[in-house]
Amino acid sequence: MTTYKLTYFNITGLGEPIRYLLSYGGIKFEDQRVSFEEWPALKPKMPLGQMPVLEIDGKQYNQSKAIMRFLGKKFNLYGSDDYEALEIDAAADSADDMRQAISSYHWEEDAEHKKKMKDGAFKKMAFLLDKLEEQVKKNGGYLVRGKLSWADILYAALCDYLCNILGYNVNKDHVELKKLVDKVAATPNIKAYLDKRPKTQM
Ligand SMILES: N[C@@H](CCC(=O)N[C@@H](CS)C(=O)NCC(=O)O)C(=O)O
Repeated sequence: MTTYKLTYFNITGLGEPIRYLLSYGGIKFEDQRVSFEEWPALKPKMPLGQMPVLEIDGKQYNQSKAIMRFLGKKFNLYGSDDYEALEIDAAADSADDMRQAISSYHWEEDAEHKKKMKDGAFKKMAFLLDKLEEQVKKNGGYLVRGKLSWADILYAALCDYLCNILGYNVNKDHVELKKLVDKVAATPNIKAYLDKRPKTQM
């Protein structure tokens, strides 16, 4: 039997979308959560010195969105033709642009620079939320063509992270996006994962 092990910090971040997707697909995986103290010793053992890393039968695979695409294909969540796959990729990149804007701002250590980044980061998020809200409205409650894709799962899991770091529901003023996230979280296998997941730091 194929074995899966996901290594990431005990946070949602870039690892959580993979945890959601593996759970969605009913894949049993070892959910290795590395503490910030343990990380320096482990870092040199990772392909690019970063996480998440998914091991499949002991072979390491990195880059979170490449892993999402691989699993998306496996679970039939990557569209039925190349054009649909292209739309799914674009939706996933938009979701990740939002994560990146807020995450870079949140983790910025230089207080002066952080102050300067704030306006741009929140404007970017507001812009993308409006655009994605329109997209979901036009696409029957999903990001692409009226059916669940790995981009919806990525969006829901990244919102989990953004809500954690910002301390409020980022979709609170976007009813379609909020419904989408709730729908993903209510998918039986994802719900089962969320009900039992370890307490994450953020
Ligand atoms: N493009 C990579 C980015 C990976 C990344 O930035 N990982 C961060 C955590 S979210 C990390 O490992 N940070 C620790 C370090 O760089 O030492 C991906 O999507 O997997």
